[in-house]
Amino acid sequence: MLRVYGHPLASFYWKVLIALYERAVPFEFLMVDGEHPENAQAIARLSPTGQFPVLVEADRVVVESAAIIEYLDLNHGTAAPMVPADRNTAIEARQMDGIFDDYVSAPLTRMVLNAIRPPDKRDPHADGEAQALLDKSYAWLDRWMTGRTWAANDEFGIADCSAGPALYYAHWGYPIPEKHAALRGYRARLLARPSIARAIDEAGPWLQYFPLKDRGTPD
Ligand SMILES: N[C@@H](CCC(=O)N[C@@H](CS)C(=O)NCC(=O)O)C(=O)O
Repeated sequence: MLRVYGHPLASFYWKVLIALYERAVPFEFLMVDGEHPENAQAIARLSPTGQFPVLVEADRVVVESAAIIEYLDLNHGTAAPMVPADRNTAIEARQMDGIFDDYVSAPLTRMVLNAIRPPDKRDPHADGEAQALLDKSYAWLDRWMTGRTWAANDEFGIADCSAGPALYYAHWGYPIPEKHAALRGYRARLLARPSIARAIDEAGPWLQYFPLKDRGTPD
């Protein structure tokens, strides 16, 4: 049985979880938290910096959410692959996956890490710099999503697996302006997608621990 290390609150775990649900792949979930030190020890050994998700199947270990999703495409499930098989078509899927990871999730993570520091250790520039990046990303993504249903190639795929958690948390921590109607509409479509709605639902008990929860609303 496929095993996946993660945490229900973690956006990069959601990214893989969404692909697992989209492709109806059974797996064993291994929680990485203080109550499961054996799992934290395992990923400290398996991933470069102890980050998750990590997939283990027999003696195969796959780290990095995008690589895990490509592994699932090739080895598990029968639904359409999250990364299109045609290499030229796959370029747009990988491009948009990277954009959500690097220009939405990354600045949001910077704000989260700043918020969980002791107050006297917070970086006074971090939030402003992260928000300036998000302003640019939101504006670019709003233009990109105008006239599109999904982020790449007119079909649900890896970029939407990345966008779901990225936009869910980013909008909650730093709301997308109302003028960006195409991006807000895309976020609403993502949240209504059964695989993503299920990931959010399962994270329910932990969502109260989102460090930016008082800066906006998740809806
Ligand atoms: N580039 C990695 C990012 C993984 C990542 O940032 N994981 C976070 C959870 S969403 C994590 O492990 N945080 C705990 C830590 O850094 O110790 C991927 O795509 O899988």
